[in-house]
Amino acid sequence: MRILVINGPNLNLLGQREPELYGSVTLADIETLLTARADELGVELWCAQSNDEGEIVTLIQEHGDFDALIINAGGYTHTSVAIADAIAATQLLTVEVHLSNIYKREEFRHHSYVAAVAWGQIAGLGYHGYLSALDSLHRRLTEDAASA
Ligand code: CA2
Repeated sequence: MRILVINGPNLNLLGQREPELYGSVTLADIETLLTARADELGVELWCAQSNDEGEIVTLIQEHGDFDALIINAGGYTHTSVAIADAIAATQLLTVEVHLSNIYKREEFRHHSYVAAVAWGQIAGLGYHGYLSALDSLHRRLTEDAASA
């Protein structure tokens, strides 16, 4: 089982700025925690971060043969038809994650292009959201394989 994890623009700054909004853990911390959990589950994890929309589209296309995607598209969540199209084109089973509760924030953050092509969405649980996404995808993929 192979799962791709993509973090979008500015998430490389985690732990350095705005801890009241996004927490104090760094992206490296999150990737370490995710990798440890993936090892326990027997999942092969590929983690990437990019500030570039086209690069994120290419990453999704290049990993279209993976089993699932965990994505926090950052600000592109609310603007990017291209990222949503790439997810739809690859048909990757996707969980969208947001550290903050986007529905308690500015109106422009309430709409997500990714949500329309995702299996599920987790928002507001901080870095725990990534771990929940991994556990949920592992459970779903295991169930799907058992019933195939
Ligand atoms: O809550 C989330 O995870 C977001 O995807 C974060 C995005 C924001 O545009 C979305 O609406 C919600 C922003 C990521 C910026 O990350 C920073 C981290 C530390 C310091 C500054 C920005």
